[in-house]
Amino acid sequence: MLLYQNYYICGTSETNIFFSVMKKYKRYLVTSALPYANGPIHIGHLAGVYIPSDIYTRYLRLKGEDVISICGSDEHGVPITLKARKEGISPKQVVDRYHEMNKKSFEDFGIAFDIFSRTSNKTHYETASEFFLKLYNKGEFIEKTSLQYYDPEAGCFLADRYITGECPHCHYQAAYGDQCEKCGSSLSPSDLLNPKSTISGSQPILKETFHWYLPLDKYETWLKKWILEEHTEWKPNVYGQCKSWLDQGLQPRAVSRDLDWGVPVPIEGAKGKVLYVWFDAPIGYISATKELTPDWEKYWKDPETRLIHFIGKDNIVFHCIIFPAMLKAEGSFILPDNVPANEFLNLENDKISTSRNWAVWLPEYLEDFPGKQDILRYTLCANAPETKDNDFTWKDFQARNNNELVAILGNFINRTLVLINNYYSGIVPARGKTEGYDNEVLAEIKALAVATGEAIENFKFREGLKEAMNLARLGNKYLADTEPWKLIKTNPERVKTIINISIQITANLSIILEPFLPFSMKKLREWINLSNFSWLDAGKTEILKPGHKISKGGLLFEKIDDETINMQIEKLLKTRKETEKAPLTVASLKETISYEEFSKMDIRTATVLEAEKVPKTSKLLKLKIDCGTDIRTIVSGIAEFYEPEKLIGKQILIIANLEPRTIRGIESKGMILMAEDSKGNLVMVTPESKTENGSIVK
Ligand code: B3M
Ligand code: ZN
Repeated sequence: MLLYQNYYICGTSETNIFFSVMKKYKRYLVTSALPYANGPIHIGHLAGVYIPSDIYTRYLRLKGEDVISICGSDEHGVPITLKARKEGISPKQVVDRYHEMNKKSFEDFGIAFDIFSRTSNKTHYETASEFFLKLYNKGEFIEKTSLQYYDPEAGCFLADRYITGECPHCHYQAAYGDQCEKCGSSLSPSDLLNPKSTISGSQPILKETFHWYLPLDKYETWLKKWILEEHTEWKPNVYGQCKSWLDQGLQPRAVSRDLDWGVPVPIEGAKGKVLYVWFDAPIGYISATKELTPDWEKYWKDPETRLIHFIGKDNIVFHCIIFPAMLKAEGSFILPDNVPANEFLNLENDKISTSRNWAVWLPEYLEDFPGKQDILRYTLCANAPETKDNDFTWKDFQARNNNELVAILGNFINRTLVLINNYYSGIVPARGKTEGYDNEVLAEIKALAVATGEAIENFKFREGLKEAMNLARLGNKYLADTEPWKLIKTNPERVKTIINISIQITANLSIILEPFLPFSMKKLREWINLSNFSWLDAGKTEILKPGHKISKGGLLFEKIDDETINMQIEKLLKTRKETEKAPLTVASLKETISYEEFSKMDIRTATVLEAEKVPKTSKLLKLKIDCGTDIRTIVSGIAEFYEPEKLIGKQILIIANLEPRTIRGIESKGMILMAEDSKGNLVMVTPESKTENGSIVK
């Protein structure tokens, strides 16, 4: 590594032709998304945010860098108030419960935050209020009055997500105030037909209210330059999402809400108004740093600090656009240098969902696999959703453990420890003259250690883990190729060299795998009696000097049998059955209409002539229909339920006189009649026996 003015130029051997130029920073400030304190932590959280941030932080600490890792509970926001309402307890009781539970989960899994704070702390209220006031006094906000939905029964304004109603486009009955999940249209609550409050079920009314807005549009030009030109190194998924937001143009965003749970807006005349949760939560990183150290300003205000935000993909806009705009408006803070967001992790081919209890919760995992945190850490890193959504399956978990941790890593370490104990009573022998093959292996130790570090440095944690595991693979191959057990009688000098090299590989593993598998590597270092170590030792081939005493050791990992895995799979299947059995909530009856109103609808039989998917959509089919009077095109949101080929020739019912609509550039004339169950599954309504196309349904 060459120090070139203020930059490190990293690169290893001649084979590594890609040099990454990184600015040299004095210190690091690592933040991890503050989890909402309204539920336990699951594997999706770990894989998306906390394992990567922990690997990165541990690596930097091992290198001796000045680094602090910040996290805490996000304790505001509507979901928390709703949960409290549902359980008949106060929001404070909800957050107290989950804050403690989640703090413990992180500790249990070795996620080594320097502080796990919470946004209900006094310091946070003060910090968030000061931040708001500074922007307010600088005239950075605009104040606007608007009409918002209000629930007269519950006596509160309604967040978009808490209003449901009929989608004006596809007429799905349970669309949300911000989006229709059936046809995918973005909505605003006033678009909904028959809006209903999900809190009380009553019909909300529009009421005037005023809020403070951060004019993001003012920062658009600056953000475009800062991200699109100056941070082209950000991960493609992050950069792409930012670009798409910036291309659409930014609008002022309200930073306050009408709620009684949150940080009160700290100015006169703001009774009943609190800071929007996404305004106060990122400030939580600053408050937590303040609680951690009186030196907090050094971390937040000195440009020689490298600020990195670890988050999941649904938080990208808040961390890349809104929070930076807030920091810029405030004026005295540094900006994130990188935001390595991950995509989502699914579980057994299905989206992880708290409400459907489709998750592996950390407290439950530890009950079933006590002391086996590293297997989960390993699996979640090896299969991390770094560039695309990924799937966690119990079979893969078992295979990773049995075929990789046990068969490769554990096996190599065990063989080395057994050999050194058997031949040399646990004393590291001196290396004799090395041969060509030995020298290749020694060079490879260095190369793999460097490659692991570089991958971590570039947020490629999967790759880093793979490189580190390649060192264990190398160790196994070296032992298998040199066969010291055959040479011990005939060439004992040669065996000393082989065992010395094997133990250097072991020592290197205990360092370069430390960020990934902290529990097992701690155990291993105890066995090999390595107490003083740093990342700077990684790649060295004399970490354990001749004469160094190591202990007997044992097995680092053990096989997981099919029965254990099947139990986990069955547990999930049971969950699925239970949620499916949940009482059906059949949609309530609509208001009465007259026969005259009914007869305005022209419902007819028709036959599907052609059917195809609408490109770049997952839900839409384009159908050519013979409806007796004419042949026409209808676009229908049924692609999830019907394959186009299976529809051809099918006789169906349509509303023939519905006003035509253009969907994805295709004119759709009419609508296909479907029956929808309480879970949103659709089936076609068809005539009981074949009849003439165009027959009137009455
Ligand atoms: N509370 C996490 C989430 O969206 C959200 C992160 C806040 S980070 C400042 O699940
Ligand atoms: Zn819709």
